[in-house]
Amino acid sequence: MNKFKYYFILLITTLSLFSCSKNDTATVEPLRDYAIQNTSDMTVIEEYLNTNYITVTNNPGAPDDQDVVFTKIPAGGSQPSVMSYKNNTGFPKLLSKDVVLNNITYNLYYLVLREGVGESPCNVDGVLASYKGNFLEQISTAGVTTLTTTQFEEVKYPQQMLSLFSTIIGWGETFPQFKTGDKPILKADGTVSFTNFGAGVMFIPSGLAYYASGSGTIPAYVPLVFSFKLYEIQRLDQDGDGIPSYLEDINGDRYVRALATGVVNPDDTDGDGIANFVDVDDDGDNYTTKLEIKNPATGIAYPFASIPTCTSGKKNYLDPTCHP
Ligand SMILES: [Ca+2]
Ligand SMILES: [Ca+2]
Ligand SMILES: [Ca+2]
Ligand SMILES: [Ca+2]
Repeated sequence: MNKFKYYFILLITTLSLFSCSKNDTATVEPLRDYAIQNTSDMTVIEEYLNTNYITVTNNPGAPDDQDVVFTKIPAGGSQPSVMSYKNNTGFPKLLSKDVVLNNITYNLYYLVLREGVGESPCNVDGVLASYKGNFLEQISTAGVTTLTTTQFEEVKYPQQMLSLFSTIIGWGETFPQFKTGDKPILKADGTVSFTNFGAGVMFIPSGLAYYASGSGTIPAYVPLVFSFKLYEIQRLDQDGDGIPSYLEDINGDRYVRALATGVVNPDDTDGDGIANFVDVDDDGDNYTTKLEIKNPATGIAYPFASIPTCTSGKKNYLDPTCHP
């Protein structure tokens, strides 16, 4: 106990030493207004979409399949801008998605090079994806403003699943719009060949990325551009109730995590403000979902399709009027 006290006092002393020294004159920039920053980010993103064209590699089965390179359209050049693919009937196709967060509606652009032929993740599943990330900046030199792109990361051969519940919001909002490809093939040299996977590019305003904090070499308040290939997905069960999160998607739109506050989440059965994928008692009848999907005779959970239904036709765990 005394030892603990000693450490505590030491900690306080150390902290106060730090807070009293040198940095008294340093100023901390207040958090920027989300709406103003978003307007500025969208100007940068739309300029990027209007002034660049893409070159896509078609090389089925090879690691560079669907690699995409952005190049500035030269003066007088006739290359189609990325923006010219907006709502295209074929591919590439530039689409956008409204994302409500921080009391504003973000416009998240994403370019579909190929949709994929397999399964789509929901917005909290795991993804195995190769990707390349760039940040966009307007740099002013001698009165001339230039849009610059800086690559900060590239993962060509991903080794681990990344949970969309933990990545930046822009990722979780974009990946459910894409699908994986054919079943991966393990080749004789030990590498894996992926074909017909979904591939695209997302253009993320800073409010759906790192915003004021930045990350590593990424400065604060910069929009990010990620090109990516969706190789595989992993179904996760965030609340550990035995129902994978993608099956806790009541309206089937592949988005179970609602970002905006004060908005009714269609995937919250008992309406307690806790979405089913993180609610251990989905129907709020005080019987946990884990218990409601268990076969009382064996103590083992029923397979999802065999979970008993009530007279209402709803499954036990989604009907507050019945339980085991
Ligand atoms: Ca679950
Ligand atoms: Ca709930
Ligand atoms: Ca229940
Ligand atoms: Ca119930």
